[in-house]
Amino acid sequence: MTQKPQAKLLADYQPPSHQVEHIDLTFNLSPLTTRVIAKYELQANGAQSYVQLDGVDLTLISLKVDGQPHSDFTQLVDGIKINSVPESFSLEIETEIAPEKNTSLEGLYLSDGAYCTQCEAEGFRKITYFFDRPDVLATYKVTVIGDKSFPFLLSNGNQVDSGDLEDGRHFVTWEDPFKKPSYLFALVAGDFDTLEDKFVTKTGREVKLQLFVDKGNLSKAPHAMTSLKKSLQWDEERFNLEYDLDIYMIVAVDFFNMGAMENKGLNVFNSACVLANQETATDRDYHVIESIVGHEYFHNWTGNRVTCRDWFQLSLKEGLTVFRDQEFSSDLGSRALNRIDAVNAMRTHQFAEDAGPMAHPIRPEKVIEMNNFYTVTVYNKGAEVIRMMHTLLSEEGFQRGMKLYFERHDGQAVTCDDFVNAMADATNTDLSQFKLWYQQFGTPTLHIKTKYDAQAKTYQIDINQTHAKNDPVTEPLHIPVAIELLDESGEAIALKGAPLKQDKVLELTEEKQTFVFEDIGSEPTPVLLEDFSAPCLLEYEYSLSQLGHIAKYASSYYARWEAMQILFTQQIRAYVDSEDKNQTMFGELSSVLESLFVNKPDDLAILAEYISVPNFDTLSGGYDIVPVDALCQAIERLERQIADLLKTQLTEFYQNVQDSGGLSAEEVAIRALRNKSLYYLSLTAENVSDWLKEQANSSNMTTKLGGLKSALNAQHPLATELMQEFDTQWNHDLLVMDKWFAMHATSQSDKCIDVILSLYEHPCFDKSNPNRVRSLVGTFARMNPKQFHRPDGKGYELLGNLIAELNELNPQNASRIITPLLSFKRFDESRQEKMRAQLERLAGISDLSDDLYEKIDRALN
Ligand code: B3K
Ligand code: ZN
Repeated sequence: MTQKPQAKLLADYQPPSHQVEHIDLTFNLSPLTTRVIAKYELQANGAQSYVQLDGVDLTLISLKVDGQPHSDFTQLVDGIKINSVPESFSLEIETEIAPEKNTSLEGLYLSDGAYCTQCEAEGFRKITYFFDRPDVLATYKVTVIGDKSFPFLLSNGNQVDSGDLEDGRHFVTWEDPFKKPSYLFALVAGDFDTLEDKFVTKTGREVKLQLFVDKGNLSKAPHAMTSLKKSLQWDEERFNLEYDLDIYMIVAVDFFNMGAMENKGLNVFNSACVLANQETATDRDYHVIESIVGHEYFHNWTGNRVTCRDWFQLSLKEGLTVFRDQEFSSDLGSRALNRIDAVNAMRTHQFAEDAGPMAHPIRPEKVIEMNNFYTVTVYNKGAEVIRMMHTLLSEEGFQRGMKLYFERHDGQAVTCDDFVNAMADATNTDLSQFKLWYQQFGTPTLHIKTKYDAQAKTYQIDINQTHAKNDPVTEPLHIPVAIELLDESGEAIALKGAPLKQDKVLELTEEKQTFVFEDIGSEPTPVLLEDFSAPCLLEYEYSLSQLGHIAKYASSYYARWEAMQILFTQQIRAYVDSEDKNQTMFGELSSVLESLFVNKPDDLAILAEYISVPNFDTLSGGYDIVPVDALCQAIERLERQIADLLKTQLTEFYQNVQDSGGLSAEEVAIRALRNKSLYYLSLTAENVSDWLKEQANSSNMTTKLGGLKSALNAQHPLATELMQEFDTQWNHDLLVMDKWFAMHATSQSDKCIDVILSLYEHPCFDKSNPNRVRSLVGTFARMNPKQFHRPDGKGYELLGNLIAELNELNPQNASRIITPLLSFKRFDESRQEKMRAQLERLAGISDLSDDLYEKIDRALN
C-alpha cells in the first residue's frame, strides 16, 4: 500500500537552506524530449554539506558541481539530494521532460500546439531541479530554442538576444532584472496573431503592450487590451503604483486550469478570460475579462514585487489583489453592482466552504496539496478582511499603510502579519486583535437587538458576536459594523451619542456591546451591517414593513438590494417551514415590489438585482440539513409569484424600452433588466414565443442567451429547437459552445443527466479541456440542485464517474469539481448515503492524487 500523503504545517516553516541570486535556463523544445539546462550558484545559509532540491517527473541527464561531473546524489520521489558539496558552489543540471504527455496543465505543457507553462503553486519542479518555494528570489536569464514553426519564443522580462540556428530552429534570450520566485517563471512558444499597443507611465516611460491570441482571433482581442491600459492607468491614480518593465505581454491559451496567471511581464490567460466581441461574449464576460486583466496586472506589485514567504501566506497577495480588482471595477463601473457581486460570491460559495469539511482560515495552517487552497476563502474572504481594514482606517489611512508596506518590503517574500503591521504602524492603530481574522474560520454571526425609548429619545443597539461551531478561535473578533438609521420619511438620521469610526461604523471588539444613540425623535428603521462591512451572518428580526422602508429609502442601493434579499429569504423560509404547501405565499409582498418600479433606481441593472431571488446555495446556508425539495419548490413558487405580481410592469418595460445593442453601462443595464423581465414573463405570460425567438436570434450574445435561458427555465416548447439552432450556428467556436453546454447543464428536465451523458460525445466536448468540463459538469453540480440532488443518486454518480476519470488526467481539475459532493453531511440520510458512497468509491482508487485525497479524506473523516 502506498503511503498516505503528509500535510505540511505553517508552524514548521524553516528558511531556505541556500540562497540563489541568479539562474540561467536553456530550453531546447521538443514535444516528447524537451531538454532543460539550469545553471546557478548556491550559497549555504550556514554550514551545510548537502543540498536538497525540488523536482518531479524529471529525467536527469547530467549534473555538474563547480563544472565537474558529480555522482554523489540520491534521487527522491519529489526531488534530489546532492551530497558532498561546499558551502558555496555552482550547479549545472540537465533534465528531460515531455510536455506533450503532460495533461495536468502544470509545469511545461502543450496547449493545442503551443508550449506554455503554469508554475504556481509548485509547477516549476516539473521543469527542473530547484528550490521551488516562494522565498527563494532570483533573477532569471532564459534562452528558448525551438522550431521556426513556433515563431514566438517568449519568457519573462526583456528580450536581449535572438538568432537562427541549424535545422530550421531559432532561439530567443530573455532577461528579467527583477528578482522573483520560481512560481512566476513563464515560457510560451507558438504561432499567434498579435495585438500591440503602448502605455506611457506617469514618469514618462513607454511600455510596449502585446497580446498573443490564436490565429484568427484578433478581432476578439481589443477589449482585453483596453482593459490592460485602464489597469495601468488606475493603479497609478489610485495606488500610485507604476509598471516597472519595458514590455507587458499577455498570451491566451485554450487549455488552462484557472482564469489566468500573473507571471512577471508575461501573463498567461485562459482564452475565455481574454477573447470577446459582442457576438460571442456576454456583458458579464466583458466585465469579468476587465476585472481579471486588472487582477493579474495588479499582482505586479501585490504578489510579484512583494511576494509570499510561504504558501500559507497566499492571501497576502490574493486577498489584497482581489480587493484591488474589486476597487478597480467599482471605480470604473457601478460600486453597488460590484458590491452585490462580491457579496453574492461570499454567500453562495464562501459561507458554504466555511460550513463544510474544507473550512480553513484565510491563512491556512495545514496543507497537503497547495492547489486545493486557491479558494473563495483565501481569495474572497481574504479580500473582505482587507476591506475591513480599509473601512476601519479609511482610504487615506489604508494608502499610508500600503506605502509603508512597499517601503519596507519591496523585493521581499513576507507574511500576512507583515502586511497588517505596516497598516497598523502607518496609522498608529492597534490591529493585534484584528489579526484573529487570519486564524479563525467558520462564519461569525452578529445577533442584534434594538430598543427605542420614546421618552429619552434614545435608540439602543445591542450586538452579540458568536463564533461558528467549528471555529478554532473563541476570543471575540474586531468587527466593523456599518449602520444607517432611517426616520419615518426615509431620511438618514444624524448619528450622535455613540462612538463611531469613519462616520457610520460601530467598532465591535467585545463579545457583547451596546451602542446608544441620542436625539432620536421617533423609532428609526435600522440598516445593519451596511455594505456587508464584515463577512458575517446577521441575525435581526426585521419586520416586512421595515424591509420595505429600507428597500425604498436606504441611501445605498446596496442596502436596498440587501433588504429585498432578506425579504425573499424570510418568505422562502416561511414556506419551507409551513405545513400547507398550497397556501399563497407572499401576499403582502406586492406593495414592496410595486414600489421598486415606481421609484426606479437610475441604474436599471440594480433594479434587475432587486427582483432576483437568492440562489439555492445562499438559502441552504440557513439550514443544518438542507431541505432540497422544499427549497427548490419554494424558489420556483416565489419566482412564479413575483412574475404574476410584476407582469404589468415587466411587460410595459419590455415592450417600451428597446435594447440598442451598445456597450455603455446604460445599454448593459437595459439588457440586464430586459433579460430578467423575459425570464419572469416566460413563467407567467402566454404570448412570449415571439420574444423568445427574437432574442434567441439576436446577434448580441447577452440578448441571445437571455432568450434561451428563459425558454429553458420555463420549459417552453420552443426550447429544444432554439438550443439546436444555437449548436448549428456556433459549433465552430468552442468558447461559445461552453455557454451552450452550461445551459444544458442547468436544465430542470428529468432528462438532464441523459442529455449530459450524450453531450460527452458531442464533437466540441473534450474531457481534457478544463473549460469544457467546468461548463458542462461543473455547472451541473454547482447550479442545478434539483437534478444534481435527484433522489435516485444519478447526479452524484455522474460526478463521481467523471472525477474518477479526471484523477489521472488532470488532478487539479478533478479536485475543483468535487466540491458539491464534500458537504454530504448537510443532506437527508438517503442523499447522504449516496453521496458518501461516491466519495468512498473515489477514496478507493489506487493512484488517487494528493489533490483528491486531501478533500475526500477531510470530508469522510
Ligand atoms: N495566481 C494565479 C492562480 C494560480 C493557481 C494555482 N493553482 C491566478 C491569480 O490569482 O491571479
Ligand atoms: Zn490572483
